[in-house]
Amino acid sequence: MVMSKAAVPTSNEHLIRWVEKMAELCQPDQIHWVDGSQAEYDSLCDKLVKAGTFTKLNEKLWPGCYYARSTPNDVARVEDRTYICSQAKDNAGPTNNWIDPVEMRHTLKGLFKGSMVGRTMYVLAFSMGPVGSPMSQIGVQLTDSAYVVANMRIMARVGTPVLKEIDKGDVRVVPCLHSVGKPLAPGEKDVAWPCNDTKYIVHFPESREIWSYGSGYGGNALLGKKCFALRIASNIARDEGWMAEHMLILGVESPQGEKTYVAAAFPSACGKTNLAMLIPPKGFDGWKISTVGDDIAWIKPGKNGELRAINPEAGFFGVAPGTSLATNPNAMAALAKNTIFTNVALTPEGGVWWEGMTDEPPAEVTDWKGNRWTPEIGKQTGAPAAHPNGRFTAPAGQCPCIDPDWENPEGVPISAFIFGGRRATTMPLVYQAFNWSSGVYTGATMGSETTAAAAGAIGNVRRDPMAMLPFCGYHMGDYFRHWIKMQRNLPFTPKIFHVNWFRKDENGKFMWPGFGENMRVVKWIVDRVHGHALAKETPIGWVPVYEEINWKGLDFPREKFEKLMEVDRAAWKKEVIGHEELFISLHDHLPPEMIYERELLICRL
Ligand code: O2Y
Ligand code: MN
Repeated sequence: MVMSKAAVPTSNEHLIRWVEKMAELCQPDQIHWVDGSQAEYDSLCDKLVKAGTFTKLNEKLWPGCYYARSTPNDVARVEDRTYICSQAKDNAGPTNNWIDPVEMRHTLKGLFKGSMVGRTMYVLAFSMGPVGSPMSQIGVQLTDSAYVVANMRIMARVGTPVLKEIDKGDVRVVPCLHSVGKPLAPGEKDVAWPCNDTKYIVHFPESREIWSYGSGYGGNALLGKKCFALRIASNIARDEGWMAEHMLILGVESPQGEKTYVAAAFPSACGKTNLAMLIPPKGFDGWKISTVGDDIAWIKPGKNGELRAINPEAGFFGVAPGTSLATNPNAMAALAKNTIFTNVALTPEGGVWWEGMTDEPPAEVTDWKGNRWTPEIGKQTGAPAAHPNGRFTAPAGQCPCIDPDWENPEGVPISAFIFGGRRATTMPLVYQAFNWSSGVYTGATMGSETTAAAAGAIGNVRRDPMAMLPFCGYHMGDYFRHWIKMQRNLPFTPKIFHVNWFRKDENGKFMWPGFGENMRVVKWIVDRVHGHALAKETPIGWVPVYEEINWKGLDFPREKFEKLMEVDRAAWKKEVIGHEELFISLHDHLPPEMIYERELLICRL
């Protein structure tokens, strides 16, 4: 397909030629260059309503909001279909799926050939990070999904301002090709959620390319998020001396106006969005928490030797079930308007509902599969009304606690890194690593206990180094090496901490109340950063003494705290054996610091 020059809103010949070449391969009926305007968004949403993909929600209850349901075979990221196709298998490492890039390109070309017949190919230029920021990166996603374009407009900066940036020249553009893999024959009626049983989410790290086929959902299809901002960006970051991390960023302001930013990595299902939007509890008058980001941080050395971070995203793609006015009022305010809901339940009033949103479920809803659902039906069948991975796509700027500097092109200075997991045993509420290399070891060995929902025996620890296992676009051993190396050129590095909100007592009850009360731990961390809090040395790191935690407004006796903080040497000896299992698989790429840190830990135990 040759495009008329008049219809092309860029002068970048390289981009134009690539779009033409991909159009020749995918054979769309039309090409639409996305300008990112409100009028264009409204017209795309109208088109999606007509196609049956979107339902417009009741404007009085949910202004500017839309509702979508996927098919049951397209509800989450597909890790087993996600590939890192580096030239050498060794560069992808044992934790990534790998196929030879030549073979993979051959497969993909076969799949993409004619994949957009009967559809529109949208050309979506997007910036991860504020447009024009020296910390931002640009991509162009070609997609045949209007749903994806609508979501990407919330999650990234898109359209004309980004094309203008590309036209300045001398910027890298990451090409991202996406098709739902459902071409339409002449006269064939489209389905509400087109997708394909065959799915491929493919990254070519050397050429910085992404090809995604067969899924319209979340991380598989909104290519700026996990594919670009983590898997491709982690490669760029390693080569350029910065870090692309699966981390939230939050600001902590003391009553005296001292502002401290921390970045935190947790595996999924550990309440990352809740921590990013934490509301300080009773006893913290004058303290403020603000959100820079809830999922991804790009972190680079600043001019003065500090590490500075941006949130490359512009929206939240949050898990809806469990989100409520009680658990996260800031998220509820963020999603109250101009939001796209996917795979939650639809109420008869034209609103949305999900498990955990209210104490009492509505009398009747239409569930995420489109079936009538009542609490009674739910009880009988065990089926939830909303899919557990049901999502809201909400503009970050709508969050009441959004940080005033969340779009600062220079980022915010990071004073501490926090790692955490869901651990019923062994891990105390909080500890501080002795130094950078023991902190990297802490992040490298973190993990969560498996639950009934995951494969494997309950109670086994699934290691998820820095919460990056599914997102690191190269060898995990080299990734640890990169973390170690980052310190070499920095005059001062952030302090590193580990937290565990999920320790249980002998009766299986959570020992720590969590949610807003986590502020007590966050404050200790901030105090440590500024040298204001005392700590006690243990074999695993520095831990708070009881008196150094602000207990105002919470009855938490010293004995309970001692139990919550216990470092059980026998349990830790077992824990270290678990670290070895991960390290064995990475052994030939593991930096020596990881081996020595493990030896030191064993000696201290
Ligand atoms: O299932 C998906 O495609 C979404 S996964 C996701 C979404 C937002 C933030 N984090 C994640 C994740 O898996 O870490
Ligand atoms: Mn995530």
